Amino acid sequence: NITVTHKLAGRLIEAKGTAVSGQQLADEFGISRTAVWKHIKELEEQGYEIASVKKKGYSLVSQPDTLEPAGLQPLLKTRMIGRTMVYQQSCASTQIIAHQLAQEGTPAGTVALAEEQTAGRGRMARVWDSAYGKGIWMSIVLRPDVVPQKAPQFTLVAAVAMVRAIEEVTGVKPEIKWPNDILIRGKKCTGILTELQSDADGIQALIIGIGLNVNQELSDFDVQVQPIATSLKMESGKHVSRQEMVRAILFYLEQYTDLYIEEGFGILKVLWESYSSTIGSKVRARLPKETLEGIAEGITEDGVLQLRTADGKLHSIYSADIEM
Ligand code: BT5
Repeated sequence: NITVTHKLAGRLIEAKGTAVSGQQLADEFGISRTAVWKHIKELEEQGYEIASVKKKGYSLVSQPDTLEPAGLQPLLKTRMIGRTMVYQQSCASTQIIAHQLAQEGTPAGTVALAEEQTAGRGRMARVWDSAYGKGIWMSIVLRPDVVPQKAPQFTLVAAVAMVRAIEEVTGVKPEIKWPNDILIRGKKCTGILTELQSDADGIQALIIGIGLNVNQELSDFDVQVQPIATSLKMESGKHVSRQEMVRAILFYLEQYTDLYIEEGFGILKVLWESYSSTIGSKVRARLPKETLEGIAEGITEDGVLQLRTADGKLHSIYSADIEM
């Protein structure tokens, strides 16, 4: 669903600021020069800054850092993830949109994005603070051919992808806190929520929700999360392009899910453990019925946390809140 206007934006982005003549664009897209001009006007209305120089043509000065598919899709280096994108300025939760699309049969790799969520959610009906235009709030639909029991591994795979993407774009080195948090200097910048649609035949859809704080200042967060949250801008000291971040996240997500499907969880387990601040640390795991304290020794092939308590017993933790 990329329109000609979107494609033209992509062409100017690829030209990296050098001018492309109206005639050349007209030829490439098989449209008239007047039509080219109309698409340029449309882009300007969407917030693109385009210089038009006599005899030389059009060049891109700047593009809006919105998450609109027009600006995003031309940047993607993926085969499958992000080929279909659904974007809204404001929605309750991109998880809800993605679930709906998945039920309607949307292809694997579909991404739902929004500038703002009014009912962003975490695990166990917790609230996810999703300020307008400041972060990346997105849900990705996958349709992997694996048994439902393997679904939690995708949270770990996504966490590895997030660490790589954040490192690449900002230079900041984040850590993973089991199972679904990415922290920078002990504060949370990313939460991952993996949900399933399955039936007797297995997984119909896996919906990976990713919330990444990008350009918030501390005061942009709800007061309750201020003590525990951080953003890429707060940590790197620089405004970070959300478009660049989405490009990198989707790239690594595809790389690592491909690797997972081809090779299994083994290599990803090693990567995950190398990025994890949980493994090797003394932690407290809050379970629904009890709280266990001990050393987190590692994760199993299935992504289950192994916690050794003082009495020497090894506990398998499937789901819990971890304090360190
Ligand atoms: C998570 O849950 O960390 C998963 C969050 C997933 C959010 C994405 S955004 C796109 C998609 N659409 C959705 O509606 N959800 C997904 P959990 O581990 O339960 O952590 C939730 C806790 O994190 C909250 O109770 C707060 O303490 C804290 N929190 C809330 N908003 C935060 C934020 N923006 N940054 C850091 N921490 C936050």
